[in-house]
Amino acid sequence: MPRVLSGIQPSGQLTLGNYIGAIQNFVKLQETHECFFMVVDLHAITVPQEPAALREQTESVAALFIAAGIDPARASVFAQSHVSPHAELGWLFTTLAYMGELERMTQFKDKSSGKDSVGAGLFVYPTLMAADILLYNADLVPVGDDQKQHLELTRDLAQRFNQRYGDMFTVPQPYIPKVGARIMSLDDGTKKMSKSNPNPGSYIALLDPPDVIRKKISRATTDSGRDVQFNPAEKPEVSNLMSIYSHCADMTLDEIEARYAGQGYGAFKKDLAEAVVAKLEPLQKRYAEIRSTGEIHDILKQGAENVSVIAHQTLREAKERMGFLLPR
Ligand code: AQP
Repeated sequence: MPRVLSGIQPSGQLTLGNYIGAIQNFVKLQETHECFFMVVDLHAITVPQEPAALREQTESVAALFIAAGIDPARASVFAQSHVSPHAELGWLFTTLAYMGELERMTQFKDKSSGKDSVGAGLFVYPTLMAADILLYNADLVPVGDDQKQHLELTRDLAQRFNQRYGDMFTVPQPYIPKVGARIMSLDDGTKKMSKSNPNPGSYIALLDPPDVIRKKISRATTDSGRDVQFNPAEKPEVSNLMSIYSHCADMTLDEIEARYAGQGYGAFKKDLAEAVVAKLEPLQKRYAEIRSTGEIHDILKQGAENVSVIAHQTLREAKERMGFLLPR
């Protein structure tokens, strides 16, 4: 069975972008693949995190995985920091990467731009991501469009290692959804929706109550026209809302255009809000149940146990090939 690995940072409240771009594919892939899904807490600290919030968000992201339909009996769900080989193999890959290739990463450029001091962790983020994936020799990595560049670097690092030290790592393939790979921010149709955006009005959090969702959608930026038309180049905000609608109401973009022809944005936004509320309602209900039982700690423990043997074996082999004297 081909192997899938992916992760999400507990760096804020998960958004509809994380759900459409990533989690919903995790749920599908567990049917046909051996799956490993992580809460990547070591990645989250590449920007400052408040300790209590990091702990809470780590538990929350794991519970959202389960609430969204990931079945811990079929997929291993774990916290990255519970499996120490991630950090160690991450260091080994940092020594294989070049400054120039890390400097070219657009996520690094976006997150560091305009800042006086930029953490070194943010710079080497992609080498840790490479370790996450290669540690398990994953065949397929489901990610949104924004992570494509990091995945290309992972492939380069795997090939570099294999060339220097002999074939060992599987060179992974990205799995990017055709629709919803890049859900945009509600206040700016040219930026992606992000959970760490300081303006909560820019994203729909998966746990936003219905009234908050309605308010955020009614305030979402639209252009000055009144046609509900899919045209990302000229109408990025409306097109983004249409993508969200298409996903939540299970309608095609053509069907949406036809339904709102001549009606302006008001009716469209109102129905969109109800579609999002309806889509998230079962997930929110299940989430509340999971959090009330505390079962998530057992799920994370079991997940870390499942994957640890593979992770330690891979790390040992990589160290051996690189010339480390292994303890006897
Ligand atoms: N707007 C988006 N549209 C589609 N997919 C998205 N993803 C993120 N935003 C969108 C996908 O969600 C997964 C988890 O991403 P992550 O938490 O590891 O980091 P990220 O890509 O940087 O996501 P955020 O929400 O923007 O987090 P912050 O604000 O902390 O950086 C990935 O598969 C990503 O592609």
